[in-house]
Amino acid sequence: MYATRDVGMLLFGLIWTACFVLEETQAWGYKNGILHNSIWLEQAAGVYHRESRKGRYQLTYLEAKAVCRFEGGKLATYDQLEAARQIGFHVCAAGWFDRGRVGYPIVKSGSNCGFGKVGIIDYGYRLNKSERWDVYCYNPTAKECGGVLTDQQRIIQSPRYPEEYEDEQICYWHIRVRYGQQIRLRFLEFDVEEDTGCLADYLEIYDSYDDISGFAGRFCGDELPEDLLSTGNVMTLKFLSDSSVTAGGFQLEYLAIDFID
Ligand SMILES: [Ca+2]
Repeated sequence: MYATRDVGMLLFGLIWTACFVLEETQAWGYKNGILHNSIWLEQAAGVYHRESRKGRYQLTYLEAKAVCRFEGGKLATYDQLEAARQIGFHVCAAGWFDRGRVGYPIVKSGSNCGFGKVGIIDYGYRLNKSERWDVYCYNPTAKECGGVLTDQQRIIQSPRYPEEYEDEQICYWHIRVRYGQQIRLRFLEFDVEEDTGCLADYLEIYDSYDDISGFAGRFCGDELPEDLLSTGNVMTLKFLSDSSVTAGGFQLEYLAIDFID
């Protein structure tokens, strides 16, 4: 609940955010008619991005701090975010970081994210801590869930594997191999809560640098998905579990292969 005196500020924040979103609409993607995360990420240098389970841009400054604390971390500082960016941490979504500042790290310049710039896109210190954004946390000992993977070959597992995964997980793995290579995914084990349309828990795979374009499939249940081959040298995997019913989890292997004509 908001106190009456906060309503003005809230409205201001909403209008400001609405203007911002309209201005930025082209910068992010529409998927299924919804303005969708163009996030890909992960725990480089202990820094990671989180959004609310309710979706993009739902966290006040206080809530953002709580999200980081929940996983044993705290808000990332500007320097930590920049250090992560320098080793490839790229997320197209503005989030709170230390001392009430908002911004996001851009590695790859492009017209569709970060105004064509590379660096920390910095909105500065926000006077209104009720504004709603995502969050950047810092926790060098964070759980194994997601990451930026650049090895030529690697096993990817659901968190806690071979134990069952937990509720309310959000993991992104971004695989990036050498330019001119492709990525072959091979599933070894697969057991994710079965649900019509995979609306409960799922693994999504994108043949792309982010999770807007290149959708290659959403998987749940216990049937082993078929092998997948990327068209380029990047791929993004997203695993999400909801608030009830878990399952055995999954294990898959990726392999970088030289481009086949
Ligand atoms: Ca579930």
